[in-house]
Amino acid sequence: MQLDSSNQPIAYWKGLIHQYASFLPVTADTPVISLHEGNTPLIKLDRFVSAIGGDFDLYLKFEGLNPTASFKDRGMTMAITKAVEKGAEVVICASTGNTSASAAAYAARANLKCVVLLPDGNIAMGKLAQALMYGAQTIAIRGNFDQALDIVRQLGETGKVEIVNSINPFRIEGQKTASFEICDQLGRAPDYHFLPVGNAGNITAYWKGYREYEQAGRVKGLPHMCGYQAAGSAPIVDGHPITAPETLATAIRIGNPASWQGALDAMQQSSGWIDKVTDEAIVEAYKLVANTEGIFVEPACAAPLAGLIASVRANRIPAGSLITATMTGHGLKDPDRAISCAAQKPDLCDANLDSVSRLIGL
Ligand code: AN7
Repeated sequence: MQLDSSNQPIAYWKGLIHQYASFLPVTADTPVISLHEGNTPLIKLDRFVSAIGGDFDLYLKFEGLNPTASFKDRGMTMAITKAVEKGAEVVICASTGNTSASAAAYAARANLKCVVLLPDGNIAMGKLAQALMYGAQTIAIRGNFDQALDIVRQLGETGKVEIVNSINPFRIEGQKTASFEICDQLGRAPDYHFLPVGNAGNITAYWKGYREYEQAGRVKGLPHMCGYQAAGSAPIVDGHPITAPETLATAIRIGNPASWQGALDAMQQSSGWIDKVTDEAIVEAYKLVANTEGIFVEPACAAPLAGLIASVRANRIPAGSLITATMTGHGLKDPDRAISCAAQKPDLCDANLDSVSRLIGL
């Protein structure tokens, strides 16, 4: 086996810090902590687009195929790498689930203590399983994400813990690489980029990434950034914090986003929009993308797809546009929701050929 200078097989993907080092705050001496995140596929959807009556090209960036099955790994490889570089011993985050899963995994790999604060009762089962398995101290608070983040901010001020929420600027640096990959994969920038908005770190990061790639001359032009919140958790759209946010898309059940201004800047500077969709529309899109394309995402990802459906109905998208949408997390994160939303339950029958044949209609 041929090895490179860091003793890794020469021909494999070494993770996004290695790939995009020249765009990131790292040096040759930075102790990179990686699970080989990034390099996720961009998948073209045809059946979904015709089902919704669209006249454009749509590609999904399937971030559920990262090591912990969400986009958070992009930011976390950077945040944990920088925490190790500065000698931190304890990392902490508040989370609706995916950040905690990712922090716990990267902290395990870096041999750091990890503490995660979760809103009790409002976290998808797969995410909780991950935090526990990766060995994080897992604290369920009787409150919501915004309250958990408030406590984490206060703990950060003691100087004894390193916060790895997206208020940590290294998280945004890592996450911006998704825009680089999209431009590299398409050979150009898309016309529109759709994504879900919760704490608003990701829309901030994507916009930063697109601008940096354009300034570096890698692509010409920039997409319109189109973010979607759930109707019961839509502080940016409604124009004020929501004290008791609600939505079945628990990943984006956030009432006071940390990167609120970043989201507004992305929307305004890109001539895009941030809008909201109902839980009913989210469920419809969640099922449609699974059964027309074989792509199983978690409910939060269906928010921008529901937004795309609404945009088609409102004639908001010019014919022939090139659209990308980020599917931020894998559907297996939230199996309870999938089973409760699926139109079909398993058909139960006796263990013999006749019974099965009758059920299939043979
Ligand atoms: C699947 O894990 O906030 O707007 O604590 O898990 O950057 O917050 C998760 C957010 C979209 C929203 N899709 O991204 C957390 C957390 C999924 C997510 C978002 C999240 P941001």
